[in-house]
Amino acid sequence: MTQVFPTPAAHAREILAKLGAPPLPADAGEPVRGPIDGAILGHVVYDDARQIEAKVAAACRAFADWRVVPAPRRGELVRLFGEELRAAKADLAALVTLEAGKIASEAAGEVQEMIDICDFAVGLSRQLHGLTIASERPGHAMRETWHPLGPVAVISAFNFPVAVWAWNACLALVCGDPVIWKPSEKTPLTALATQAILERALARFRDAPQGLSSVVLGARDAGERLARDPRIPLVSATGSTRMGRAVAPMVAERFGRSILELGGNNAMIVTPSADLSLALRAIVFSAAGTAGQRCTSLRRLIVHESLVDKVSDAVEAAFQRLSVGDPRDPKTLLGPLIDKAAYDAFIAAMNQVRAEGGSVAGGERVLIDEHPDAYYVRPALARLPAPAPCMQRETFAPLLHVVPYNSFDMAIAIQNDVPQGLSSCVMTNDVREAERFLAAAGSDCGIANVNIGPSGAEIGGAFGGEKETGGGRESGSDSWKQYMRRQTATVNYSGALPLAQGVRFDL
Ligand code: UN1
Repeated sequence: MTQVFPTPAAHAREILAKLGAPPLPADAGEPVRGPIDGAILGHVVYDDARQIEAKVAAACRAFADWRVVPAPRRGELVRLFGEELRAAKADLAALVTLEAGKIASEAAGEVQEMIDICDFAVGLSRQLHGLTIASERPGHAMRETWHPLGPVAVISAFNFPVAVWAWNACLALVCGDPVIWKPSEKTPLTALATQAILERALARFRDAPQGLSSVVLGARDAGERLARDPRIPLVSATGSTRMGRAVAPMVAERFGRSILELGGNNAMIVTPSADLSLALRAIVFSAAGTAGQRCTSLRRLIVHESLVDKVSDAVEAAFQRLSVGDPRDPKTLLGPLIDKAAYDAFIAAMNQVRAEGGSVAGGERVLIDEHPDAYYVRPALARLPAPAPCMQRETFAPLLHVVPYNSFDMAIAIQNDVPQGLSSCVMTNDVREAERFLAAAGSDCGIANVNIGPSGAEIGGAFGGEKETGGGRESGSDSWKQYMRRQTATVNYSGALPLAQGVRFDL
């Protein structure tokens, strides 16, 4: 018997009310469609230029106060936010499922990723260390200090509608920076819910300045306004390479900083020594999980020629067995694509594979009768005799291309021969292959894994990639430094004034 769920719209409204988000306007403003049934989840009103201006101005005022709050105290706000997120985890995850179509476990994982970055940021709030540097001059001390930077704009994508904002916001807040969030037009409700959860933490914190965190709803022009605003020293943008190409010059023109996390075209190399059952599970999760809508999703499989048929057959069979359907059903592993545009891009990509001499198995649209306005698909496996132009592009859908290789050098060359450079991995039990993959002449990506898939990174590492992926790094490691300004200070505690580099200037 199929499970009966409340309509997504009713459920979304119920969750928003429970989390304390302001009520949605009855039917004015922009409709937000949910991917489960394609019906309208609710309406939101976009911010106009005046409202955006007010939010930026409030963030600037908040910065003046927040930057002088001691960093460990700023960490206390993020600690409280983590507590509120723990309490709201199930509800926020359910809303992620309704608005982005993620299966329950992945939606919970996304909220867990927010909680994890809270914990990381709280620890960091006592570790925003600078260096002490040896001065060449007697009686002089040099040091490097990290100061708050200013308001940070976060432009986020539909596929991680809340976690990626949290990576940025939690670091920004402990670093002393207010945050202005422009979520994807496709997922404004999860942003409003998250802001309501943060506001609960702000209320418990008591003395945080007004305007420390705000949400700007809008389309491209709202993002553009933030990107061009010289009062916003850092713009962190996640989305397509096309979006990044538009945003980056706007920020650069005014000498702002940007963190860009753009397209990926992630590969796995499967070598003759690989543990194939491990490889198969890693392939299926990373290619078909999240309906192929992660920037880290596996899109290219590069398999040793001796194994390529065997591995392809196994992946094809596993793809066919995957349960596609309502992401609220615990048996479902593959939820819907976000919208029709995503489906059209999936179809176009499969057609291109065929036009370039490849064959495609799977990729059928399913559940059309139940959900004529939603886009559920079976994952597709595209077999190609050799790398082809269709493999150069990122398609945000469960489409996996597979090609054979005959030498490990060739496999690495194929892996690197795309414009994107986000994530990569090798399945091997040969230590030499593993180390070559991770060495300077190996994978050219920001993320390189051994014996795990390319997706599902932990927050402790720096996340991001090279080339058209944009070069930004978010979340762990020393990513926090981008949210601060570095100051080098030299203090003379002697009675003399020696000049550096031995320069003499005797009056
Ligand atoms: C994204 O798809 O934009 O590594 C982020 C992962 C997740 C984050 C993905 N932790 O797949």
